[in-house]
Amino acid sequence: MKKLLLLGAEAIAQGAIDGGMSGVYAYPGTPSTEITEYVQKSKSAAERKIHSNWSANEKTAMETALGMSYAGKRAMVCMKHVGLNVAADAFINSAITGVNGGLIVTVADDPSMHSSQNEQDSRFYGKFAMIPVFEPVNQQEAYDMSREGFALSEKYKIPVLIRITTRLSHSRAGVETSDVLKQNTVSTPSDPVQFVLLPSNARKRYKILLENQAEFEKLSEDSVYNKYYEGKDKSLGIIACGISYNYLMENFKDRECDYPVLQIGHYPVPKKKIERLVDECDEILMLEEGYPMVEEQLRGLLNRGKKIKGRLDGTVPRDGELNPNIVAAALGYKKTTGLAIPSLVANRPPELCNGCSHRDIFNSLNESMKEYGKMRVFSDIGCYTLGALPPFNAINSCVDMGASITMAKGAADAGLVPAVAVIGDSTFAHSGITGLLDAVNENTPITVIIADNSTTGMTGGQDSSAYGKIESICKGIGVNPDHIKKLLPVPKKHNEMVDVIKEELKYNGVSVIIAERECIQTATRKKKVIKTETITV
Ligand SMILES: Cc1ncc(C[n+]2csc(CCOP(=O)(O)OP(=O)(O)O)c2C)c(N)n1
Ligand code: SF4
Repeated sequence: MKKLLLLGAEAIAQGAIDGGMSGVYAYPGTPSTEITEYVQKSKSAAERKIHSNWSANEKTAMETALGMSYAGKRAMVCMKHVGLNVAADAFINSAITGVNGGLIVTVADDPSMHSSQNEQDSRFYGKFAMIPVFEPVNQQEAYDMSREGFALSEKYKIPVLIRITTRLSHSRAGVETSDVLKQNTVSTPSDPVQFVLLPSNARKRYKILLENQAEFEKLSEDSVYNKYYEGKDKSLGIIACGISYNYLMENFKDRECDYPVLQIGHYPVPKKKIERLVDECDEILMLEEGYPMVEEQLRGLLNRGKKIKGRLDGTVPRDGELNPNIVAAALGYKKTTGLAIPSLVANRPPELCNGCSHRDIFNSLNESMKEYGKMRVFSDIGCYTLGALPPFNAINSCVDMGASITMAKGAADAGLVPAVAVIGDSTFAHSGITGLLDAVNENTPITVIIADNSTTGMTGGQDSSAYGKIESICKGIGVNPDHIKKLLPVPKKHNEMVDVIKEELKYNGVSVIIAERECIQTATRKKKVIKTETITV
């Protein structure tokens, strides 16, 4: 047994390595990225030949992990919450096929939207798929759940969802590790049609999933992750899910709370334990990160029962992450104030790095668009989304990964011509290619600018799966080669860039402009690695 100081995300990775995982599949996204990065850097993962390359998107990651499970080995798939929307088709159906080797789906939610487009709650996806869900309270539980999740998954032949939120993912604590388990050998499913979801098979598989629900509820009732703490003051009973239990305990000296508390970390919810708390206490306070999922179940449709305080009656704010102060206010205690935030780390608006190639793209795009006016540039998600802010004010949308090309197409179909899409190389590979194919099939008049900085810049510079292949992908799906233009986005090429963009804006069909220059942060990091390697040698 070792003691390691780990981020919550790293504890999940270490738990999976020690739990006999053979492969992790993921697409980067805050706050989940560090799970895969940890496996990629881990010596023991390398020695055990654990697969850990990035996937093109969350759906391909989910399906590949399912394929590894089909072949009998233990696999994990990781993503941020919105990534689960992308993987949802495969994810929901994996609950119907079930698994062979253990399969864990780890999803990191981002309440308060520190770096996300929404704050959806992945526990709903677990409920929707009707599979067991773990939500760790701390880094140790993150490790344990990840290590043990594989056995649960294999026992019931079902994927297991682990849901964490930003603060747990990104904070460190000591973690005691357990024995390292052997990896499974290759084996195919004993039922030859288990993974064949033809309606006749799918109906049978769905019935098995339904029949297992009672067992999942029982497991949750007896789970070590759903703890009932006695309390002598029964005027209030508190239910705290995941990390919110820590926020609660920070309000009590020596973590001693007079109220009975039910800590939930394993779903479906433990009904009997909840019933006991509700029967014993006069009022209930519900603390959970994300949506009021358990609170809604407590209230039911008619809400005629005991007083339930939480996000739905305003005792706790309806949106955003929790913290000890919010919990203090909900308990009627005084707010505690910490030290003043030093100005060095105070909030400041995000901006593109000095020297970033996206700056040159927006400068030339803005000049080229002058004659057409504003509100014609559809963007995607990446560092270039900062082009929405001053001084550029260059883009008019950012919805979900891939939506730049498709929205530009829809707008052009409606008559807004020219319409421009701006998309990064990683996002293009993730989900831009199919939209471009739609446009090619109808020769829609759109100008697509692919801001190719050879990396996934926004999430810290992970490899981009279309690296070196963008031009050939565009040609391969049928973009007219005369309208695939390559540019070097540097200040001294400004006039040349403006000329090319202006020319393509006039073209009545699909044109693609690939603006290719490496992200300066990624380039600097690579140089540092090379230098360190030289010194070590
Ligand atoms: C479905 C989904 N998955 C992951 C993310 C996290 N994310 C935001 S932007 C981005 C990719 C950025 O790479 P790229 O398009 O190449 O642009 P760059 O940041 O390098 O300019 C990722 C992975 C997300 N927002 N949505
Ligand atoms: S990290 Fe790279 S892509 Fe992002 S703003 Fe900085 S230089 Fe540009």
